[in-house]
Amino acid sequence: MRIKGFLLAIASFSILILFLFAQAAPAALKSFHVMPMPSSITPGNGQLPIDESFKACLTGYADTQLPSSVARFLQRLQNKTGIPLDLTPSLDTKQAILEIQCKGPGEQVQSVAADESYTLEVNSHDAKLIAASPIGVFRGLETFLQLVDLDNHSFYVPALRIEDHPRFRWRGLLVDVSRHWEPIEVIKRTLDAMAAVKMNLFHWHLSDDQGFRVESRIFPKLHQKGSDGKYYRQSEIREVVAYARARGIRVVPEFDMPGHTTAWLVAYPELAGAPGPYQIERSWGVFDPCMDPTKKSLYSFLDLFIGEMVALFPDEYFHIGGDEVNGKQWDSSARIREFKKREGMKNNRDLQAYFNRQLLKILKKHGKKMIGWDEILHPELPKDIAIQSWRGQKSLAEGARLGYNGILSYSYYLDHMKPASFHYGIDPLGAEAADLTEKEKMHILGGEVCMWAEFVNPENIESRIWPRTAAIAERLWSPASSEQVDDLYYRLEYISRELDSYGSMHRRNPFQMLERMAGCQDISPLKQLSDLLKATGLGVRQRARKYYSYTPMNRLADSVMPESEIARQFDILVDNALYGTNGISESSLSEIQKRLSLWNENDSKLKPIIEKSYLLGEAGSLSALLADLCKTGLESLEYIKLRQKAPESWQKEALALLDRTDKPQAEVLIAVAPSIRKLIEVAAAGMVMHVDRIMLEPTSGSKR
Ligand code: TNX
Repeated sequence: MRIKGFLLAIASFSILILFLFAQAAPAALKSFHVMPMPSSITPGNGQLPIDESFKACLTGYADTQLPSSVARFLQRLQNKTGIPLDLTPSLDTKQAILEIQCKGPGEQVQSVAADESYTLEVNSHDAKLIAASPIGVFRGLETFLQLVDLDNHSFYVPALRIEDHPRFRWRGLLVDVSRHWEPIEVIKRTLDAMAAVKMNLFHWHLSDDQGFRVESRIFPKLHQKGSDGKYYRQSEIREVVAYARARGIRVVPEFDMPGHTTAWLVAYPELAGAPGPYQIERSWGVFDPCMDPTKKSLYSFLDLFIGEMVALFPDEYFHIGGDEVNGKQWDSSARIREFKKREGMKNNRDLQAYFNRQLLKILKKHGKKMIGWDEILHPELPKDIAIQSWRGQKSLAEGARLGYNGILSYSYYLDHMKPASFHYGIDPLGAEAADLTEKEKMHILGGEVCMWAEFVNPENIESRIWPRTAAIAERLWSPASSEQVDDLYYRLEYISRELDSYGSMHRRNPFQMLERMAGCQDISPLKQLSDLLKATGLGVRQRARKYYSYTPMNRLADSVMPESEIARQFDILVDNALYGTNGISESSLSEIQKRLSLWNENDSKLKPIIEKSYLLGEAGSLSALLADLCKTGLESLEYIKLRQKAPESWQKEALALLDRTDKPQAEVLIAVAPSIRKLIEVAAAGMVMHVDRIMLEPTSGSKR
């Protein structure tokens, strides 16, 4: 009883907070739809029309690349507007509407210090983009394209002046191509989309227990035995590196060592801490196979291998992984135990540090800097290695205090299926870094979004990456102050459509998956259901059933988006209805009623479709549950309208229903459930929107 009372108090308190917050929240701000937001925008007067006369010209420095980059920009502008354009940059400044002035060549190999700044000035007659290097030009052209808008008679760009440069120098995306393979087309589309949101680093996670994905001519068994035939030829790697370079994106390869190496050991078991034989891993987790750091032959092997790879990857950094070494093979080998004793090593961390020191010598010999996951941080390693932090902002800050360069990945894991607003709220220079000196802060280079691939394949990877990654791209590029969540989502929807028009499949593929699930039937009811759901993260899926790398990914759980925009908008509507400044809003209540009725009726439309598709079997109970929830939501509305407290028996049933919707069904969640919960709670409390009444008549079981 006491606990119940406590919960009731918490519930009513959270309602009170919501009420106060809703009162204080500013109206949605409709800013310029650019993402990431530039460091400074000064609006001007009027707008520059975009029509057939639009031409761009290059002045100042131009290498062989720049004209083709500008031609690509013009092609995209043509795609976006449908207006036939002259696709070759003009040589005549007088004729050009957009003058692009590049001051110099920039670096031969793009580095972490690259100058990405640009200024863009647009008035009602023409526009001028000025940048120090081609990379600044790329960034500015993306901004220009995003600014192109349409009204009732033309396309245009608003007059303005932008001065822009990134807040962090390292703005990356990791794509794991080992757990599930991704063909080159997906990689290229991903690079296009990254460039659109000004990301500058592609982290290619090329080897893991489930696959070794690069052709090695020196050790061909690596790709022959370790990849199931799914690997990149060296020519393809070069193609991707050049493609990225043309978009101002560095490519850092990761070869995860000494753990996560089963796929190597299938081919070369002699590198391992135990004799083998080994087989490519087909499931997910942390596995025992591990390189044996005590073997001299391992380092000769790695020297040759790294020598071969550095010829493919010109970037100054080389990622050696280093995460999740469980040490089981090291503990069970008498020889390894003996080695540790002889060398005075206290534990496996020391042994891993020894391995990393040998590796560092090899990397240095090949002119590379080392980067690895948190676990490589060890007092015995010099300060010129960089740490990628997946353990948290605290460990990132600690590294910086010790003088190590670092980047944040913690909380940027897309496979956890968190909303964009969550990721957006995570800052590499957040509270944990507050005590760092300015000099120490300089060690925090930026962050990297991680797309681990246990639950993604070529068909659904883009819908997991975009548009959420654009929010993190903004966090890493824009001034720390851009924090309006409504504005973020407004621009996220816009950029999502932009990316679609640039070729990304993140909106089209999930739709296609639904079509396949429905067979030849109408998919609108299924789309309606899917839009009200949200995907669940790695943990939920792994607990739900045993997955393997060959398990088909053709179910609702694989196609549903990580976030539902319809649910987000519905939640705003519910908050307005219940907690608006003037008490309950009748018009919002009737809008809620309309939506709930529509969703409730969807179930009967979907049933006959589900009956004809085995792939949709599990959608049946989900749809029925959603219908029940909507029905209960509609009943809540009646109580609320009558300012009546719902009877105890109704409350009990409603709460039991809510408990069911808190848990994933068919490995997805009902995205609108938390908003319907609010309605039910208000009906259960019998509240007329008076703060003191809320305190007097609390609801039960609220979990916000
Ligand atoms: C941890 S973070 C991993 C990956 C997994 C990922 C799943 C890190 C360096 N390793 O191997 O894919 O979690 O979220």
